[in-house]
Amino acid sequence: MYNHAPVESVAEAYLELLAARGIDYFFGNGGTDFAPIIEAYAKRQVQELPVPRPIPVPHEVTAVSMAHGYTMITGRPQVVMVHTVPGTANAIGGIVNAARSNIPMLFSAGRTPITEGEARGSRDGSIHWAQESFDQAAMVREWVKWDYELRHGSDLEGVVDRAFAIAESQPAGPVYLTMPREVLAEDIDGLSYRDASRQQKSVDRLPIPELIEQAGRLLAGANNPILVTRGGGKDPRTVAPLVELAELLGMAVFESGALYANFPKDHALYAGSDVGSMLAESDAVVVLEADVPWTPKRHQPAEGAQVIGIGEDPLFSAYPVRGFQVDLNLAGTPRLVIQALVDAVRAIGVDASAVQVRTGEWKTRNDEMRDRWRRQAMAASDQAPISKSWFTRCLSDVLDDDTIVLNELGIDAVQIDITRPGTFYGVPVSGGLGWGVGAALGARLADGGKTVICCVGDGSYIFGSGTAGHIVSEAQGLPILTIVWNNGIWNAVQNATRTTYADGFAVQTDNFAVTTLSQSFQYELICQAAGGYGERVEDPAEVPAALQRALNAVRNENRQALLNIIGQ
Ligand SMILES: Cc1ncc(C[n+]2csc(CCOP(=O)(O)OP(=O)(O)O)c2C)c(N)n1
Repeated sequence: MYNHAPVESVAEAYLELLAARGIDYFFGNGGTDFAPIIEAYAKRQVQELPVPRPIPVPHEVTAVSMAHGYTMITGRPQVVMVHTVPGTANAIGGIVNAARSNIPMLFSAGRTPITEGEARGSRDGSIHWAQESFDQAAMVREWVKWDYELRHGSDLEGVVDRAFAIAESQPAGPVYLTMPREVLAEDIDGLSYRDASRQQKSVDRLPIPELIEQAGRLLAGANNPILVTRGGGKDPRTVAPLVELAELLGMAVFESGALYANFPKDHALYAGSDVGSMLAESDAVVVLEADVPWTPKRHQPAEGAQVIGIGEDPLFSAYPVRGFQVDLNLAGTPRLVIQALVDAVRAIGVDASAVQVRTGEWKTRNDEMRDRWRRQAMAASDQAPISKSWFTRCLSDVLDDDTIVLNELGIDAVQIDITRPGTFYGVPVSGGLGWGVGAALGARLADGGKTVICCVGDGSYIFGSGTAGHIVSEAQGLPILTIVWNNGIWNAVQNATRTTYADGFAVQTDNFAVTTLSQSFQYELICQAAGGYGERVEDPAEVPAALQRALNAVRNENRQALLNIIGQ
């Protein structure tokens, strides 16, 4: 079936097509290249025709991170459009994060007008010469799955459908489309397009049954199977079969830096993050969506142990170097692969009494570990500057099932009791700081029924252009709680120096060049400037009440809030 839209420019046709393909949002940060898009939006809004809702975002990293956050929650890709070369350059940090997080996105940019003649949209500004590059996509090509420049309006449908199909096919990721101003401004006499894309994406995949059977036998016969994951909970639907598989085998689940709510922490088989301590004792190790399951410099699996890799790409083919062993490669959709393993192990059968003994031992370990964590936090409850453990424990105590926490160096992740799938998101593995604030806004946009708490280091808050975030929050009615962990330094960078040069000059003289911010800075006033609630918290005893005040602003007054926590 074909639709016919009486559009008069390629830009109008583009918006028609995006809306028809179910795109909700167009995160824009434009320049002179946007004129045809802006005109098309104005016309279609007068005509009351469908468009993806335009969200103006005044910094590119925030724009890309918002799209990232939205897709992280919904699974559905959105459109980001930035300004030619400078906009693309500013956005790349966020694109690297989206690429390494396998977040599909139609990342796009205008092109400096290509012609010097009379065509509508051709060069008429002094920047139109210097801003052109020989190959605009070159700077982002390594981080996108596909790039293309729209050369003519007649190709629009095929190009747009192809862009989304490639972006969403697993392993998913961003694609890059550039659109010269003359092409967007081109006059056309209507658009005929199919009512659905004819380019099917490749998403749900399973390894061949023989491989599942082989892995099932290995696990069912193992004396001490363990699993380690970073991103197993990316699709919250993976968690239930994962719990089932763990229970069936008495298999402990470790996390090596959680990116998502992978496994309930209060479950007997949740084993924390110290997989290194158990690695040498395990005969079957499952690595589920974990690019760095352990630190090879310090730990290796036992000689003879078998490693089963499960994930969209257990070899992490986009990484230049990665020497972790993968003896059985179960490439596929984690949710389906795990479920298939559950079925295989059930059919094969396990030694029920051995499973019971293992489970009991892991439960004792889980109880002790969680008790130790709680005691550590309580012991620090009166420390000023405020201890991260104590603060996180207080935060954990106010969470409910309808609250989502994002962490970008803002909390002590150990102390937060994550039990429900889809309630926690950690900084992308690529570590391009500046993701948190935008991603939290995107998450709030995706699910207005949730309270979204964004925990960021003071450094990360600045990398993410906090100001841009507060403006978008106010303008779009997206109240989130931002917690700025204000230690006044780049602690991670200082720590790296301590580890690398334990007895060096920097440590001995306590002099860490180019790693300081300002602990006296009043971050709360930036939020207040956008009509939000802002508070500086220095007294550890005030933390629970301050959290309640801030959450009250977000939940009951519909205002954004920021807590400036003066921390260690
Ligand atoms: C865009 C970007 N620039 C620089 C870095 C290197 N880097 C890693 S951690 C860090 C410090 C971040 O500071 P903050 O968010 O305050 O957290 P803290 O280190 O104090 O825990 C820096 C600069 C990075 N990861 N990303």
